[in-house]
Amino acid sequence: MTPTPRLPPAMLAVFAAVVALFSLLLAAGPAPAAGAVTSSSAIHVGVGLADATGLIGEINMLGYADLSQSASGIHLRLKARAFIYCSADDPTQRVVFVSLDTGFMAQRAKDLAISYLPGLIGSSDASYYTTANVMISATHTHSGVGGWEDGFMYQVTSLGTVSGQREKIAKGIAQAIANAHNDLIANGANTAIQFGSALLANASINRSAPSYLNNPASERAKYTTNVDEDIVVLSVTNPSTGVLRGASSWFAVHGTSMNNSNLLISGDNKGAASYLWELEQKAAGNANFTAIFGQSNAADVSPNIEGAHCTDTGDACDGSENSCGGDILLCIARGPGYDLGLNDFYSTYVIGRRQYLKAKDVATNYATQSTAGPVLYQHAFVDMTNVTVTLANGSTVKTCTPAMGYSFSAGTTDGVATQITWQGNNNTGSPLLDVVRDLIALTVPSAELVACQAPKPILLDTGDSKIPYLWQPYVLPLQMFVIGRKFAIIGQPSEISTMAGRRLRNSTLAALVSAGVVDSDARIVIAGLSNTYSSYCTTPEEYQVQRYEGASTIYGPYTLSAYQKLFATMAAGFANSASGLPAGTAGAEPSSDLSLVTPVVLDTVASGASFGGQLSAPVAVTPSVIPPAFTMRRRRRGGSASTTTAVATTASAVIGRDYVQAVFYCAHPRNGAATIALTGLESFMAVEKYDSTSGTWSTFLTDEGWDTKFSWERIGVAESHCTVEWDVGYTVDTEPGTYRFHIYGVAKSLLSSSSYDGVSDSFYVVSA
Ligand SMILES: *[C@@H]1O[C@H](CO)[C@@H](O)[C@H](O)[C@H]1NC(C)=O
Ligand SMILES: *[C@@H]1O[C@H](CO)[C@@H](O)[C@H](O)[C@H]1NC(C)=O
Ligand SMILES: *[C@@H]1O[C@H](CO)[C@@H](O)[C@H](O)[C@H]1NC(C)=O
Ligand SMILES: *[C@@H]1O[C@H](CO)[C@@H](O)[C@H](O)[C@H]1NC(C)=O
Ligand SMILES: *[C@@H]1O[C@H](CO)[C@@H](O)[C@H](O)[C@H]1NC(C)=O
Ligand SMILES: *[C@@H]1O[C@H](CO)[C@@H](O)[C@H](O)[C@H]1NC(C)=O
Ligand SMILES: *[C@@H]1O[C@H](CO)[C@@H](O)[C@H](O)[C@H]1NC(C)=O
Ligand SMILES: CC(=O)N[C@H]1CO[C@H](CO)[C@@H](O)[C@@H]1O
Repeated sequence: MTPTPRLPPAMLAVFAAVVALFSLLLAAGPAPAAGAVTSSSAIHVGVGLADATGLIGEINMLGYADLSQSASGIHLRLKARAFIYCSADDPTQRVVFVSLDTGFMAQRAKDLAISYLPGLIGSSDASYYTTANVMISATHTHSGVGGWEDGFMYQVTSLGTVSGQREKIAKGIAQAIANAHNDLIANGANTAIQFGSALLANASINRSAPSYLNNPASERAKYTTNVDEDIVVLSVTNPSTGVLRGASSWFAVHGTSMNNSNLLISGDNKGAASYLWELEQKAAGNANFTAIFGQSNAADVSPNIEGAHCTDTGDACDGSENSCGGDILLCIARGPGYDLGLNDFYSTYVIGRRQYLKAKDVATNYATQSTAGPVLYQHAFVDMTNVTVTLANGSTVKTCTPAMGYSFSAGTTDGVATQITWQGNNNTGSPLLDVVRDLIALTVPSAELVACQAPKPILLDTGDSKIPYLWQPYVLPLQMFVIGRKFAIIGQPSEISTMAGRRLRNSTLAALVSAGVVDSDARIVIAGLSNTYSSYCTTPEEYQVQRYEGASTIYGPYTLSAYQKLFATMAAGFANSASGLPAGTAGAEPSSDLSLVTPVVLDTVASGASFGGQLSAPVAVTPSVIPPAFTMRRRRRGGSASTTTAVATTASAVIGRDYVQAVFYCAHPRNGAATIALTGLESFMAVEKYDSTSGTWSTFLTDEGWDTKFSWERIGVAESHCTVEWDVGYTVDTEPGTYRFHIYGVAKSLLSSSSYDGVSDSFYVVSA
């Protein structure tokens, strides 16, 4: 045989581009003529965002798996934010990175989102976007809605799926991609990409230190912290105007600043970070600026930086089992708001604001690298339950079918689950837990599975639980993007721990460099929770300790070893597709989902009242502890509001101190809201401002942002009360004047439904 001559890396990249082009041509018919992509080809970017809040109202929240935590209102609306990276020299070389403010992602929601694109941008343009080049990474907020996941395990606490939920979230994702697509067309040529990183201390803490400590001392010695404090920021600027068009950052921290008693939709700390940066840019006239705060290797990383304390004594919990004298339910981690006597909203704000300020600092001062060259992607569906790996010492090991360990049911110090076990319980054969196991999952694990998953004591044999359909996936989507010679993104379909993430980045970057697709100084980031959800991934050493994260590493002790091998193989596929991963096929999904959530049948209203009627007029409340004002607005000068207005007032609230609250008769929020012209988004409420010159009211705020809260309560059988609240001037610059609340909704009668709205009495706001 004649040896095949080795092609130089740039040629390989061109070759890969041609292969990619041909496969697209075959799949999607004629595409625009492409030029040659070189290692200096420019990359164009389009950015966009859209609302992806989903349906709310008696729908379980996704994250804490707590049955009593059902979404009944909105604090901060959830968004899908999309960045499209496209080669200037070849429009078929493009990838889409979406960060979605949800707990998890699911394959069927992604497929549905892609299927909506022809309706938004036309089928010819939509053919650019496929499962293979769209990556959707969940931010892992624990205050988003459930009822749309894949896999019964992830649907259990929402009682199956909720009619219309998957569609609604998919529409949000699709709209964000469509907006980014249109931005790419309008503004893509005005792109300068810069990236860099800096350390962000004091925004995260390791919540499973005993697991981390089981990693080899020599490996731990390479790092100064047991969490990754690096925040990586990629910014997109219009080089001719200097305007920042978007920024995409990756920082590892759980979306658990809001605890499991919260019932209001929130993007948690990452949602707050995006909101604050976008608000700042909007105020400066840069309305389309999009700020992604993406999730990374956060499996063992908590935002509750004051650490875990006992709720009875206030002492630190026992560090190994996270219990308080044996009671794990009392051991809860505290966020930065705790010591100030402030609530989780404030903790969320602080951790979000720290990410925002550091990301902005990086974009301004440290984003000194740029990237250019081919834009490449790989995607494969892989059976994760049967991967064989040869370890460094020559031993051959294998992954297992899915199973969850005892400690899974303990939860974590961010959200304790049950008292039947504790974190780090690796004693097999608890009679009580085995009864739970046999009752819940209806299966007894085989001796082979027990051996494969050891030392995990199996609580749920999810891989053999197929009633009503598969509980946890066998097949996972693996995906990788190469954005020029200097930047790559790993689409990791699970939560992954700090050290596991470091190992995966290291081995995958080495494989990309040896495949010749990126330079050795390229930056690689992990986009956690991408495309679907498969619980956790720890290192094999962390797995031995069987805390919550190890107990939730479902394919056994060598789950990470398998990912390292598979992503390295995938990287090799960039140079030579025959050495890469085969495309594979997605796992089978049920033709219909179990859905036990009862639909809203009827709304009624108290006699003499009407939907949208005011139940309690606005009152101004001065909180007992006033949060430090972190506002970006200038403080307004001047005295009280206009005294000449003809509008009646019932309250007077001080800007930057008080909040105003009112209550309305309303209907079930799952029926829907109204679209408000101010933002073009759905909203259940608005704050309106009175213009005394024209005598008209205009929308000032909706339920979208930080300063407003909307919450719903069921009264009796079918009546509803809705409370609206405005934290006056907390983040949005507010002028003294006359304001009122406006409420919106849809009420159901037995045969039809109809929209309603109503307004409150007006009230003054005045300067301090
Ligand atoms: C901002 O985005 C909207 C919606 O995608 C679009 O209609 C508008 O033209 C954009 N503005 C600019 C300046 O690009
Ligand atoms: C970390 O944050 C806490 C609470 O917000 C604060 O008290 C402390 O001073 C901060 N530490 C550092 C090193 O910034
Ligand atoms: C959860 O957060 C709420 C609101 O901030 C707070 O009142 C409550 O005490 C918290 N619960 C725990 C267990 O920390
Ligand atoms: C696992 O993989 C091996 C080798 O690739 C194959 O022979 C075997 O049939 C597979 N087992 C299952 C259960 O798929
Ligand atoms: C190789 O390493 C694995 C994991 O640490 C261990 O279980 C196995 O016994 C080792 N094999 C040999 C031959 O040392
Ligand atoms: C990365 O992996 C190489 C082996 O592939 C190893 O020598 C190196 O120490 C690793 N680096 C880190 C930071 O773990
Ligand atoms: C259980 O975990 C501890 C560390 O927390 C470890 O020392 C012990 O060997 C483990 N037991 C088993 C059976 O693996
Ligand atoms: C929850 C927990 O155990 N957190 C620990 C994470 O690591 C830091 C530093 O090692 C400890 O101080 C925390 O207690």
